[in-house]
Amino acid sequence: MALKLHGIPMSTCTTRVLTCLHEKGLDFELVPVNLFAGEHKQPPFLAKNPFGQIPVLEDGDFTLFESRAITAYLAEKYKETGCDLLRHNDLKEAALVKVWLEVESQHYYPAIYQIVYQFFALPLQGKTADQAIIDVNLEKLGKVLDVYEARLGTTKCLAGDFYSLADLHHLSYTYYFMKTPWASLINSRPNVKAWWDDISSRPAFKKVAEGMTFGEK
Ligand code: GS8
Repeated sequence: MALKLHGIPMSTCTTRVLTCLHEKGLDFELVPVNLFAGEHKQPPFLAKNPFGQIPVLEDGDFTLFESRAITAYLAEKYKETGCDLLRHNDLKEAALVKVWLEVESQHYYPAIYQIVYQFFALPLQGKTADQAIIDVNLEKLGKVLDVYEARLGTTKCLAGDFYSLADLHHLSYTYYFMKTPWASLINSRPNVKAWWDDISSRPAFKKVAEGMTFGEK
């Protein structure tokens, strides 16, 4: 039975999984969820994810939520297909992928999420962005990017000289961040910029980015 992904093409967490599906060249069905109508808070969807959030993956009768857990499942299940995103054949490389997966979720995401949320999501809901929150998080993101700049001066990608799930997890939020007035945080760091140009030009992500219209102002 084909994989089913419940979500929408402009959602960052959905696109994280979509990129992984395309990277692996897998057949899947994208099942749209009407967030504006509150479909994700209704019992049929809550039965798939009790937190009422997209995305959700259905693989036959197996259901998963949390985008990072979904990509890890796909990368594991389809390790022989397409790019090996978890470096199964090398214990140390695999461990480094896990390190940079953690860095994304614990350091990078908390800061970049706030900026993207304030700049794009709040105005869409008719609310005003809080510049103080943006400023605090720009500073935090800058410090994280200083670490990335040093790291990417020694390796082509985050976990080593290979593309991995750790890089993939950065794509969705960074793509929207690059449409904000603060893209210079990436562009002014040559190693980070080269890495960003490299990972964002992969065919799998370019396909997904076509649907990422959230940042169109
Ligand atoms: C976050 C899911 C999430 O925030 C994950 O899957 O990675 N940690 C989870 N989903 C958002 C859309 S993100 O583009 C969502 O469903 N928002 C609607 C809501 O929370 O009501």
